[in-house]
Order: sequence, then structure tokens, then C-alpha cells
Amino acid sequence: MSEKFYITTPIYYVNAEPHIGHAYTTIVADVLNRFHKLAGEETFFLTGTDEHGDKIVTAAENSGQTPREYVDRISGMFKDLWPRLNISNSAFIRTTDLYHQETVRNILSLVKEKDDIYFSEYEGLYCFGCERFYTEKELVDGKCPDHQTEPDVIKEANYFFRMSRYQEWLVEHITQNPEFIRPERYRNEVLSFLSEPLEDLCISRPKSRLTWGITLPFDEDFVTYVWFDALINYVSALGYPEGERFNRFWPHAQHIIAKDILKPHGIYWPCMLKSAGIEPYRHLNVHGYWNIDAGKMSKSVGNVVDPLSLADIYGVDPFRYFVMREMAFGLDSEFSEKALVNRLNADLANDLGNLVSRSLTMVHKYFDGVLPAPGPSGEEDEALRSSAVELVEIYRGHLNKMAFHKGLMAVWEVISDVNKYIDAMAPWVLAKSDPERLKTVICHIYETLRIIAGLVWPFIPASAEKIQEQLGLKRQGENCSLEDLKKWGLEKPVHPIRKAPGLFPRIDVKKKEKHAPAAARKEKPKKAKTDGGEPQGLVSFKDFQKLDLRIGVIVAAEEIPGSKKLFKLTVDMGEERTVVAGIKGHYEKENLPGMQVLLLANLEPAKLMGVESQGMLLAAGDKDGLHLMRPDSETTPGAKVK
Ligand code: ME8
Repeated sequence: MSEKFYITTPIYYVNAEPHIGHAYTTIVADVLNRFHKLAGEETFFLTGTDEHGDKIVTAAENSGQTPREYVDRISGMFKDLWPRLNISNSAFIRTTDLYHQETVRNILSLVKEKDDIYFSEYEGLYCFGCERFYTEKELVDGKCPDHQTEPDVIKEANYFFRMSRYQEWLVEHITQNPEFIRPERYRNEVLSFLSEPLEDLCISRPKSRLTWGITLPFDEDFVTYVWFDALINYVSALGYPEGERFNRFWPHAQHIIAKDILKPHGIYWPCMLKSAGIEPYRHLNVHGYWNIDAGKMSKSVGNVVDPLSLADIYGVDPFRYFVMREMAFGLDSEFSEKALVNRLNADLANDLGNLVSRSLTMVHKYFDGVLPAPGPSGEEDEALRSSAVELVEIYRGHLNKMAFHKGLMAVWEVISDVNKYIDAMAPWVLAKSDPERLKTVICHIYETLRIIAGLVWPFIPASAEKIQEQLGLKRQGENCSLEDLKKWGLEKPVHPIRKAPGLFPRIDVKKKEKHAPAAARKEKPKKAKTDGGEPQGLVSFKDFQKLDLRIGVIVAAEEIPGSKKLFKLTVDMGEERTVVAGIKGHYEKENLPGMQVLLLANLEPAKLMGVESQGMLLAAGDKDGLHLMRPDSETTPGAKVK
């Protein structure tokens, strides 16, 4: 029987569109989900949307929609976002789902039967942004610390959950289980809060004030407080109380949240579970904020960063890698696009991307793409082999402690080791001096790459699978386990090693060419070599020969939403390629299909406005605009230009 793993994100409010904060938490959950799969565990990964309460009603009114129409629309945006960020959630829950509403009512009845709910008049300071009452002490300068607004004084009769009854038990539980809330700073925060007497929790809202909620099972005139409704999603999604999935996964539950919602998760939720007779979750994992310009980024402040446009511009994997590498889980991080570009260029394009491409090129150059059997070995091989194999457990240790950035740093140390090993072993010299030794070196590089690809899969799944495919591995993605990774030499390629275009195109920081059309991408002329290389400004015939210029025929031309200059073209050059060309405004899209063109076919792929361009059309520009280069008579598509 395999171990089980259950991971959840907060269910996000649908009062605004998803931003980088939501994307981060969900990517963390996704990385953990994939990591636990690699560890051989059976996993369940839940995310969803929180759709009741005052906030939602106000947002719906502001957008001129009914709450129902509004929640359907925004919840849909969250649901659609996740596949685009390659999120592998097992389920998506909405608090307006009927089964969830039923579970909330069942739990309320259960808690009421235990005499843990009572009715009472209450006057208190209420923040509509947080949808909760505040004590004087919790306010900062008389204002809500989150919304910087003065709370309203509200007097009303309501239902209360006897949370105070569970205070002692909770303190004991947290003390006995040091990993219950982690990292430690958040555990201490909760314990410090619990050092004062815990007040009971108001868990209803009169329908005279709010109707958009779940009606209490024991009083038709009230709806449930949004947090009492929302937290229950974590068990309703598993089919509590009878669901087989509930019994299987709940004992292994781990939540991920940011520090903004520590109190409901660290205090209300365990008390609710205890009262309902459900065992507590296993871990509450709390991360910090993504700040922007040194302030908290949030929907209410309005300085949001859109994850999709970042993923569109830089690629999904570079975006995922960046957020996981940049933030130390538990601490705040400052978001900057420049830092993202730097990481992409340095860690992904230079370190990992170059390593893969130079390694595969060598297998081609020296062994026609067929991995040889190893020859005699030496000390250097053993050093690389042990650091690669030991990496698996080091990585596991970091990820188990939520230290994702450290896990990645450890992988990148080994990437640097392989790069150094290649430089030290100089395969290009061995190719002439010791071809048998070269075989060993190539095998060691191959094996280390297999381990690296497996370990980066949770973070950058699509790129890792591309590498695994290029390596000809049978076990790819989740089919490759941590245990398998430790078995040196486990797999032989099932097909010859594939040479493929670069994995991570570099972004030119200075020129900020990222939005520019491929055709307009002008490289600065390379500086003349001082070591007897080619004279400045001239290109050797050898260099010219590196260009793979082909005749192609445009078979389709499409608009790219939001782009004024670009068309997405499908070009047949023996095989079909997608090429993004900056010719809009110079050509009508209807006139393009059937046109023969000249194509640079081995240009490093680049993503333009979210579309990967796998080549470049050649055109000449003058005062009349752009003129596509074409053969002077009908030529077979794919014919090479010499
Ligand atoms: O609180 N940095 O929903 P919510 C990092 N519905 N993460 C951030 C962030 C930031 N600046 N801003 C938001 C709710 N997040 C409730 C949850 S759960 C039963 C109910 C992420 O839409 C982070 O995970 O306000 C935070 O905890 C969550 O979004 C809050 O999402």
C-alpha cells in the first residue's frame, strides 16, 4: 500500500481576478503534488473558489451582474488559469457546489448537537473587507491592519461557535506537534495569540443583511459566516463523512496558505474539526507575501501582477521556476520582472539549457546519437556520479521541509558540476586521444542529466519532459520515481538521442526585444576576434554554412490576439512549422496562404506574444515597407538555399 498525500490551496475569493500571489500558492501545491508522486505516493490535490459573503455581493453589484452570474464568471477564470500554468489539481471545488453546501449544513448540525453553538446578542467592531469582527487590541491605530479602514460598529443577534472550549486542547496539540504549523515563526504567532483567552466565534449573518450564503440548518433567518463555510471545503471535497476518499486522504492532509489567513486556519479550523469529531490536519504550511514596490500586492490595493501575461511572455516553466527559486518559503519576497529575466537567462538558458544542448550535441557528434557502453573510468567520473546520486536525498530533504529554493540550489550545484566535468574532461580532446575513455565520460554526463531532468520535473514539468524525451528515456514525468533516479545506469535510451532546439531562449535585457517580431530582431554585430579569428564585420563561409535556409510555403496565416505587428504562420517546409512574423501591416493575411517564402529554419525558437516561433522569414525593408524574399520560380518546399 503506497503512502498517501493530500494537499490543498486556499479556495480563492472570486471578488477579483487571479494574480501572482494565487499563482504562487497553487504552483507550490503543484510542485509538492508532483514531488510526492515521484516519491511513490498516491496524491490528491485540491484547489477551488470561495464564493459566498458580503465581498462577493459587492463585487457582483459593481460589475452589474447577479451574484450567480458573477461567481460563475470569475470562478471560471481561476479554473481556466490552472491548466495554462500546468497545474495538476485532482479536483476544483466551489463553495456554491450543492454537495459542499450540504456538508456545511451537516457539520453545523453536528456542532450544534454538541452544544458548541449558541445564540447571543453581540456588539462589535466589524471589518467588511475581512468579513469579521475585530477586538480593539487587534486594530492598528483604530484601523483594520489589512484594509487600513476603520471598522463599523455593528450590534446584532447571532450564532456563536464555542471556540473557547477548545483553546486548551489546541495549545496542547500545537505544543505536542511542533510541525503542525510551520515554519516555526507562524507556529509561534499562533501560540502567542493563544496565550490570551480565546473568544467565541460569530458564525452567522442575519438574512436582513446578507442572503448570499448557506442557510443555517437550525435557523432559516440566518446564513453561515463565510469562513465557517469556506474551511469546510477541505473535507467536503473528499466526500466527508462517508466518502472512501475522505478516509483515505484526510489523515494525510496538508494545507498551504499565506500568512494573511493564518488565524482562520491555525485556530478556527482545528477547533471546528475537534468539535465535529474529525482529526486535525497534519500540517499547515504558511508562506509570506509577494510584495511589489515594497508593499503587499493584493486585489484590494490594486497593484496586481498578472501571472498569465508573465507566463505568456517568458514561458510557463521560466515563470514557475522563478517564483519557486526566488521566494524562501515562509518569508516575503519582492517581485521584479528584471529578476525573472535574470533567472531565466542565467539559470535556465545558460546553465541548464546549455548543458543539455552541448551534451546532446556531443552524443551526436561522437556517437551518431547512440549512447555508447561505458569504457574505462577514472576518479573524476566517480566524483560526478556520487554527487549526482547523493543529490536525490539532499533534494528530498529540502522539499520535505518546504525549502524549495534550497532544493533547486542543490540541483543547480550539480548542473555546475557537470559543466565543470565537461570542461575538465574535454571530450573534444578525448575524441582524438582516447575514444574509449570518451565513452565513459559521455555515459556519466547522460546519467547525470537523467537525474537532473527527473528532479526538475516538479518545478518545470514541460521542459523536464522535453529533456527526458531527448534523452530517449522510457520513464518520463511522474513515471520516473526518486528511487529509480538513484539507480545509476538504470535506463538505456529507447531511441537515439534527439538533438532539439534550445529549451529556454534567452531574453535580451538591454534591447528588451521580448515583444518585438522575430524579423526585427537584430543582433549587435559580434566583436572581432583578437586571436586570429575572422576579421570584424565579415562572416566566414563556415559560419554561413551553419544557417539552415529553406524554401517554405505558407499554408495558414492567423491573427495573434493583441498584436499589432505579428501574424502566426504555418509554413510547410517538408514538415510544418509555426513561424511568427512581423509582417502585419505589410501583407493582408488572406493573401499569404500559398505564398513561397525563404525561411531560416534553425533559428533558436522564441516565444512571441505567447506563441513559439520555430524559424524566421527573410524579408527586405525599404521606404515602402517589408518585402518577403521568395524564389523566382515554384520550388519544392523544404529545398535548401545554398
Ligand atoms: O483569503 N503573496 O482568499 P483570497 C502571496 N477565500 N500569496 C498571496 C498574496 C500575496 N501578495 N495575495 C494572495 C481567501 N495570496 C479566502 C481563503 S480558504 C478556506 C479561504 C494567496 O483570494 C495566498 O495563498 O484572498 C493567500 O493566503 C490567498 O491567496 C488568499 O486568497
